[in-house]
Amino acid sequence: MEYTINHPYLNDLMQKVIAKNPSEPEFYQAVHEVLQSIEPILDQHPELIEKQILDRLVEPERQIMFRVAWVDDSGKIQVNRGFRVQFNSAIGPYKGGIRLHPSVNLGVLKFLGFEQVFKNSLTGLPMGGAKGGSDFDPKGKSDNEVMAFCQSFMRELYRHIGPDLDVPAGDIGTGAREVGFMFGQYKKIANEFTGVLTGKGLSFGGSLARTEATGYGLCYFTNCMLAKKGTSFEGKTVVVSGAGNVAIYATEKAQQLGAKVVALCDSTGYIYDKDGIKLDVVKDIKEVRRARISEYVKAVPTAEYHDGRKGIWTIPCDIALPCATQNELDLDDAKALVANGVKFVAEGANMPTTPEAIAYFQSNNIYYAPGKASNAGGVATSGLEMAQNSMRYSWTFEEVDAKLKGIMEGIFKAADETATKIGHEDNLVMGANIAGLLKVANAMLAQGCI
Ligand code: NDP
Ligand code: 2IT
Repeated sequence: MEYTINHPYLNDLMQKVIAKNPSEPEFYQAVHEVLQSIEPILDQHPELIEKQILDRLVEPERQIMFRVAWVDDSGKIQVNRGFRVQFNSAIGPYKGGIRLHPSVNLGVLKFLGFEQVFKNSLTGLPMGGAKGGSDFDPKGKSDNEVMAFCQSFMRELYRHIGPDLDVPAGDIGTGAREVGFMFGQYKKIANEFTGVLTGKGLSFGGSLARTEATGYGLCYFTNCMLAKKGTSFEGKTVVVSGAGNVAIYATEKAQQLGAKVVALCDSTGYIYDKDGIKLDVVKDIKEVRRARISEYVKAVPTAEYHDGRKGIWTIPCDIALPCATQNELDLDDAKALVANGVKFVAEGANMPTTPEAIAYFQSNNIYYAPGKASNAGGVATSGLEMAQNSMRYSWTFEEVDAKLKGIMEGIFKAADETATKIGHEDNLVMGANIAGLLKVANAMLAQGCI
């Protein structure tokens, strides 16, 4: 992929990012998307260039890398690499998840941290952007091994985070179990009980509806897109990729709103259930037994399982919700979806659609939403968890869910109105990037040379 941009200043900055950050293609992809989309506002906002706002935005404030040594069940010492990229704290404490997956490296976490800055700004809550993680693979590990890893990870990370400094949370491979182990270790070392992590268990400061928030929020956002086009989820066929936290609760809300979700996948294969996914079966496989999605057809023999996850995008649908991982939907997948009649694509994962696939959707009049807008419900509800922890109070499920819905509608409105204002109606990539950027830029300008 060539990361060129027509505008000379933006192109020069993009080439500097590539030269300064060798072998980080995901980071280039995320930066390129943002820089390319803000050209229409550069004349009205000369300060973005004159005050080096853009040059500062692409440089993380702090990057931490550390050794994570832990003892496995056979008594052998294992070594992983831990990271925290504290990208931008202009509008609030650093905030963002922890990813545990063998594919994690600095470039992946820089792309995620960069995206998080704009996403968190869009939520309207006071949160800066960060991301962390490790190349540790929780798959196939015992609870004891996962705990040993999480404790070792936190033995270093604790000195870099805090409830008013940096508040990590879940992401791929990090759910309630891992957050619980990390929280316990932080509490022990720091000798304090604070809301230093979000996504905690409900009995120790977690927020109701945080588990559901990303998937539910994605559907609230998609509902705004559908409403703008005079329609709704009712009677629509939906394909959701992934079978993790985001995918499961996106499926649940889409079903509640009257849609039929016919497919899910994990990294090994996909299931197709023409009668509609039975979510209790999926929850049992994924949340209770931590097994493979292929198990679904044992419980539902009328459904199909296919090896390889790519085939999921060949299933005809009205709405596609990619909820697994970055670059999981490429140009060939986009062509198959469009040929089969897809009309709406909204991202639950971070950067799941390749640039070529996004361009194909946009030129074929498919209404497309980027993850930094449509998946912001998770971090928004993390922000609500922080607020509840500060108040030493907890809201009901209905209260949190109503606030989440209001925030997602607010993000849609901001992205939609911004896109229209710059003469690119329905381009939610431009709308989200520009709306997210301007708030952070204003805060950076007000705070001087930071
Ligand atoms: P989970 O770990 O719960 O689930 C991840 C799912 O995606 C699994 O089905 C997994 O399959 C699949 N997957 C992961 N990596 C790959 C890969 N390299 N190739 C193919 N499939 C893969 O994670 P989440 O549901 O929390 O996260 C999913 C996406 O949503 C990520 O992009 C994350 O950054 C994003 N996100 C998450 C939020 C949250 O609150 N959790 C908030 C906003 C965005 P397998 O089990 O086979 O690995
Ligand atoms: O990508 C994301 O927004 C998340 N993984 C959620 C981060 C958070 O702090 O809740």
